[in-house]
Amino acid sequence: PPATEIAPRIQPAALCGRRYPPTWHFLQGRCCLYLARSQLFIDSWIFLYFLLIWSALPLAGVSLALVSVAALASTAEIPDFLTEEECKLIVHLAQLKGLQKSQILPTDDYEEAMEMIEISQMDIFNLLDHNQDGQLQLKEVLTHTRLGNGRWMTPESIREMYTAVKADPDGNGVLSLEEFKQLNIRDFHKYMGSQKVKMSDLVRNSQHTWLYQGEGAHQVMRAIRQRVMRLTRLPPEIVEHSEPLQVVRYDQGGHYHAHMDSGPVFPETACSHTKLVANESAPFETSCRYVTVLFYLNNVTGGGETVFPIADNRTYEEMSLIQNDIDLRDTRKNCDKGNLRVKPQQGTAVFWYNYLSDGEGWVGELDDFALHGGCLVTQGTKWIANNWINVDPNRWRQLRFEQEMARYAGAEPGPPGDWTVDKAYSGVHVEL
Ligand SMILES: [Ca+2]
Ligand SMILES: [Ca+2]
Repeated sequence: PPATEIAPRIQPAALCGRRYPPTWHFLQGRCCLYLARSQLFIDSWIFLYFLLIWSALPLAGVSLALVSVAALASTAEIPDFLTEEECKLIVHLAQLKGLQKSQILPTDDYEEAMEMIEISQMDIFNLLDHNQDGQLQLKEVLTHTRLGNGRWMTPESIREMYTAVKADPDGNGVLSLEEFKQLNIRDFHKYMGSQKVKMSDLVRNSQHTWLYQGEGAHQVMRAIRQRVMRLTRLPPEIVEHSEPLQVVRYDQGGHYHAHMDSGPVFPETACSHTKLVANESAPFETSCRYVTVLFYLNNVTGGGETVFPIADNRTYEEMSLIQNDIDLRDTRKNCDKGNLRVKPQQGTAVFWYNYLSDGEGWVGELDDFALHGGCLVTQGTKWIANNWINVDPNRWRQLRFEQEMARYAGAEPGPPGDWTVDKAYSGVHVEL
């Protein structure tokens, strides 16, 4: 399709609030980074589309591209990136391979596992008390989704829990330090373990599979990888050694609450794709997905938009995601309140960066504005596919990984590239 041939460079998440003049951007620490790189900025207040010319790509050092982006959108849609036949073929290949549940219901082992964790009650309190006011507000508890053991927590479900374990005797909706001290954490774990959970109660309600795209793969799979290479303008070896294509099916009632495709990177964080060659033991691991390219494989009868709840916000504040009992991350309830919603259209690709630039031509910090989710499918089925481009924020680890991959591909007979699929990606991304 012609749209894919121009290798558009999309503004990094295009998030600096195009509605504000450049001077405003400059005042915001986060945005001036982008401005410094732009050679020309034409902000259209009237037209639905605007044009942007960018000087350089953070990673590849490739020069400008011209692209049209919806004026009030935070990310770029590329219509007809895939043909109808390609979409159908991907769905067909995924069905042949078979799909698995993206998230399974919590097991009974939860209670046991939680009791193994040795963390003092005071530490838990301090961890949760984001604003350090000595009280746990509802949203402070909600933000820690892991407390829910895979179950999506809502203001209602937290209140139910408080009632069940008598956590909030004065009934004011916040837990004081005194109330928290009285609380038996085991009661909380027991309560969580006893809850009957449905798929729709989970963070994610979908099925998925992975399709190999490396050398020797189906020609359409290869063609798509090449197209993504031209779209992102990233070095071929980076794209080639990235994750296989993930194909996701959401049935009616399916959703994926808002999340980040990759995690924050600290010095002690390892990337899933480079950890084997880096041969370091690291306490944290994340997928290091620098770029997400999402494809819509069908037209959805009802719902199923991709929502970016805070795409156009001026500043990011984790706690502002939840206000007055409205959790903007909740894609079953609050998609209509998100800043940007992209409607599924067969063949369209949506493209965004999950990390900022480090200012030196490499991957920098996580871009919180890339938060996104899959809205409730109200009617029909939704098929999408994800291409993630994995880059280690540690340049040297990425380089070593590429060297190892090249060495391996040269040395091993048989279908090249299998290592990437079978060893590096066996199941590790299910949680991410
Ligand atoms: Ca607090
Ligand atoms: Ca209270």
